[in-house]
Amino acid sequence: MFLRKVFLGFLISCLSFCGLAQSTRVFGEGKKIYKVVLLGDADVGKTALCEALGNRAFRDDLEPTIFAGISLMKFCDIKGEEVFIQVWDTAGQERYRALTKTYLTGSNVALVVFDKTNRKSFENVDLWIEYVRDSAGSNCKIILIGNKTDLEEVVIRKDLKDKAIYFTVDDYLETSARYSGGINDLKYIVARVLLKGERLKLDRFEAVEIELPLNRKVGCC
Ligand SMILES: Nc1nc2c(ncn2[C@@H]2O[C@H](COP(=O)(O)OP(=O)(O)OP(=O)(O)O)[C@@H](O)[C@H]2O)c(=O)[nH]1
Ligand SMILES: [Mg+2]
Repeated sequence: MFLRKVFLGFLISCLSFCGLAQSTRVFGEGKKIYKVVLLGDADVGKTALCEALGNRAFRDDLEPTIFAGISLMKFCDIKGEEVFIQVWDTAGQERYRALTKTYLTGSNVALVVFDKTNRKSFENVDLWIEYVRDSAGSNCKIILIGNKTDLEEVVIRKDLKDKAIYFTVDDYLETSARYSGGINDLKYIVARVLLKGERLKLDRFEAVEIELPLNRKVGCC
C-alpha cells in the first residue's frame, strides 16, 4: 500500500515536470481545465476538503498524503460550456515541502488551509503563501481557508485581522469538511475567481469527479 502510494507520488511528480502542471489546459473535446492546488500544514484537512469538493462522504480514517493526489472534477457549466478543475491535494508534512513548490507551477488558484483548532497551522500560513507567491506566479489567486469549524476553535476572526497577510489574499472563508460547512461557498468562490466577469448560476455548481485521464496526452512533453 505504501509502495503503491510512493509510486503514484513519483508518477505525479513526473507529470508535474512534464507539463500536466500547466494551467488552463485544454483536453478532450476542447474542454477548459483549471489547476487548483490545496496546501497547508499536515492534518489541517486538505484531503478531507478535496473529498468534499468532489461530493464524497467525510472519512475519519484518512491517511496522511504522500507527495500529492490529483482529482479531476467537472466543476460547473458556463453558458453551456463545461468547466473542469484539476485539484492537486498536496502533502503537508515537512519532508515534502520542496515538492509542493513544484506542484504549484502554473496553478490558477491556491487554497491555503489552516486548522482553526491549531494555532501553529495558522502561524505557518505566511510560509505557505510565500511558497505560492514564489512558485505559482502573480496570476495565481489565493483563497485562505480556516477548516474544522465544527470543533472548538482556537484561532478567531480577530487573530486573522492582526495578521498582515490576511489583507493580501483574494478571499477568506471557513469550512467544516466533516459537515460540508462552507463547501458550496468554497465552490462559488473558486468559480468566481477563475471565471470573473462570467454570469454565474449558483445552482449549477456541482463538482462531480470524473475519471482522471492519465492515459490521455494532456499537452505532455
Ligand atoms: N472534526 C473535523 N475533522 C476534520 C475536518 N477536516 C479533516 N478532519 C480530520 O482531520 C484529520 C486530517 O485530515 P486530512 O484531510 O487527512 O489532513 P491533510 O491536511 O490532508 O493532512 P496531510 O495529508 O498529512 O497533509 C483526519 O482525521 C480528518 O478526518 C473537519 O472539518 N472537522
Ligand atoms: Mg492529505
